[in-house]
Amino acid sequence: MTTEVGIGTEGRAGIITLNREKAINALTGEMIAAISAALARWADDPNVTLVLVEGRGEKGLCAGGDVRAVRDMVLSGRSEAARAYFTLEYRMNGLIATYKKPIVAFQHGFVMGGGIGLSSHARYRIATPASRFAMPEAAIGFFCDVGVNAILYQTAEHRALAFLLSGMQVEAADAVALGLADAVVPEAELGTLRGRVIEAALAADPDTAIAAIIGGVALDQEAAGFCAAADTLRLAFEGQSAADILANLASLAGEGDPAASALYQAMAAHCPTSLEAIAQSHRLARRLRSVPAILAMDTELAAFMAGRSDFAEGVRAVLVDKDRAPRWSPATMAEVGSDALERVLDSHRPWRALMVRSS
Ligand code: QUE
Repeated sequence: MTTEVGIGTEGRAGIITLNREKAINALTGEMIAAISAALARWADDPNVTLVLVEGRGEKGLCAGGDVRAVRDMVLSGRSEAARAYFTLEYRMNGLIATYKKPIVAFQHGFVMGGGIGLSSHARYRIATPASRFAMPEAAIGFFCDVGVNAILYQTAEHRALAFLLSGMQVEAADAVALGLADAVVPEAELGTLRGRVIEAALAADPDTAIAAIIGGVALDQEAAGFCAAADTLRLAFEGQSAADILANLASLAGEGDPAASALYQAMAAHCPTSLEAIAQSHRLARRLRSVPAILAMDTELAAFMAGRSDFAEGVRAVLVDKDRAPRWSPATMAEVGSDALERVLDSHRPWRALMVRSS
């Protein structure tokens, strides 16, 4: 049993407490296994009526997954172990997304990558004014996984793509606008809220009780600045490929558009193959519109992307050597051959049978 996550009950509430504070509660395989086992057990336990997900420490709920460990697996020839890690993680994301009992997630501080997968699929997602949400995988040669596209297909495409391709951190109001959070409460209220959610587990109808409790402390909605900026650039995101989108943003940046310039600069530093994978997987998800189908696509794409040298290089540059100077291969959008990517995604296109027959 790992100590990296606390699993227990208080009254009739199941409590999951991420306990790896010095790594901002980044998810190891052991933590994912323990969380999944607890959720599976509580699903059929009449003594548990709701689940609370929280993270220890001021810094945040969860900064991501164990990409350093996955890199070590790939570099030592254990690509099946890497695939198993992602399969386990995405199974947990699916379990949370389809859970029959209410799950309440406290999204304080950093909520990034795997942290979004752990919390944003829950029924009640509580952010604070200090929350910072991001999907920064393009910075490490990976793609935006954990079924985030099963949430983001419900928002406007240009907003979703701006968030995913830039990897930029957004605040709570934008997370609500993107569908990644439901409410914003003052950080100082989280302790009281925790106690009241545990009380709600005793109510005849926990959902009604939880909704009333959250509504009672929720702050008024602030302006969603990131989404508003993305809205002014909507046409730039109508390009066919990530390369088109970058070219459109570069052109607007050249005309002095500051929002285009900020997004372009963030994207231009990212792995070119990641940008193409992120744009294409998001667009495919908008047609799949199903959590299991999108997670199945994520599993195949994760195995493909983690096996590319850009992933080892990106994790090295950002998390191992921390020089923040990755050398991408290919290094430019123009050189990205999307054939291999297309092959990975093609098997997940629901209309594939039609296309095969007609060709
Ligand atoms: C991009 C990413 C990740 C990242 C930083 C990026 C990511 C991830 C982590 C991370 C953070 C703290 C940890 C840890 C991993 O950082 O996916 O083990 O302690 O998991 O720029 O995609």
